[in-house]
Amino acid sequence: MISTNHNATNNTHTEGTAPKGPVTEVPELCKDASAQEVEDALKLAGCCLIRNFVSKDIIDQINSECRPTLEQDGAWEGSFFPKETRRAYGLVGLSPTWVNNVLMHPVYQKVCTRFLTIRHWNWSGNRKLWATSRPIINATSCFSIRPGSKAQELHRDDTVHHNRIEAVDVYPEDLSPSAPKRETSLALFLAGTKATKENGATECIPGSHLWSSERMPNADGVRYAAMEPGDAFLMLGSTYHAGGQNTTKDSERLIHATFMCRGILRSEENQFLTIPIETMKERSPAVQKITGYSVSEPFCGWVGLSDPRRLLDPTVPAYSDHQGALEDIPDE
Ligand SMILES: O=C(O)CCC(=O)C(=O)O
Ligand SMILES: [Fe+2]
Repeated sequence: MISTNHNATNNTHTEGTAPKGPVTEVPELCKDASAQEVEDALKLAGCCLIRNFVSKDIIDQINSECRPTLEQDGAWEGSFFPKETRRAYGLVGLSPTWVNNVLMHPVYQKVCTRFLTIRHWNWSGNRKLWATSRPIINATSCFSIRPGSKAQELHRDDTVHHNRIEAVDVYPEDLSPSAPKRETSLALFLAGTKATKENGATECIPGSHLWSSERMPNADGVRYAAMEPGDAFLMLGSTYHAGGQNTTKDSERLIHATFMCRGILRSEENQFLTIPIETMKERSPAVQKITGYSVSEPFCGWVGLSDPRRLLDPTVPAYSDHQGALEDIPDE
C-alpha cells in the first residue's frame, strides 16, 4: 500500500493504481513493504518514505555508536554544508548495528541491486563473454543539522559520477541487469531523531528524477521528508534534494545516510589495498594523486569529506567545497 506524506489522507493510492499526471508528493510505505513496492515508488517519484524501517531500540543503538565521532567533528569551512552542521563518516567501522540492520537490510539491498546492477557482454576471441557488476557502497555519513543551519542548495547526488541524463515522461520500466540504467547511486537516509520541516528534514522534489540534466531546480515542488526516529527516506541519485533549514532553537535533526553506487565506479586494480600507506608516503605528490589519493571533482574519493592525500601529508590543505568554474571551461 502506497500513500503520500503531504496531505496523506487525501492522496492514498492503493497498489497498482498509479496517479494520473506527474507525482508531486513523497510516497509512503509501511515497514513490511516489499522490494517491488519500493521499486515502484522510486520509479514513480524518485523518492519514498518507509515508516518504522528499524525499531526504537535499534535506532538508539546506532545513535550511540555514532555519537562520539559526530561530536568530534568541527564546523564545515566551505558553503556546501552550513557551519552549524556536524558529520561522521565510515559507518561500516563505526556502527555494527547500522551494518546489520540498515546497510544489509534485504529490501534496501534488493532495490539497489535492481537500480544499480549492470551486465554487459564483449567478445573474448570468438566467445561472447557476459559480465555482471554489482553495487558497492558509495559513501556513508551521519548528518546532524543544528539550530540556525541554513538549507543546502538543491542538488543531485549523482553529480559525483558526472551523470548526464535526458528527460523522460515515465521512468524506464525494465531494470533487468542488461537494460540501460539511469542511476549511478541510490541513498537511504535513516532518521536518528525526529525530522521536521522546522528542524531540517531533507527537502526533495518528487518527480525530478525524470528531468534532464539541463533543467534547473527551484523551490517549486519542494517537499519535506518528515520522519520519526527509525523511519527511512530512500532516494535515487537523480532526484533533487537538500538538507533542510533548521529554524528551531533547540532541536537537532540527525540522519544516518547510506549511499550505494554502481560497482564499476572504481579502478580495476585496488591501489589502496595493494600498496601500503607507508610506501605511498615515499612517492611524489604527482604519483600519489594518480594512484587515487586525490579528489575527482566535484568530490569523489574523499576521506572524511576532505582530500585523501592528507593521510599521506598532513600539510595538504583540507578540501571542503568544490570551487570549480561556474561557467563553461575550455577543454584542456
Ligand atoms: O542532510 C540531508 O538531509 C541531506 C544531505 C545531502 O544531501 C548531502 O550531503 O548530499
Ligand atoms: Fe545530497
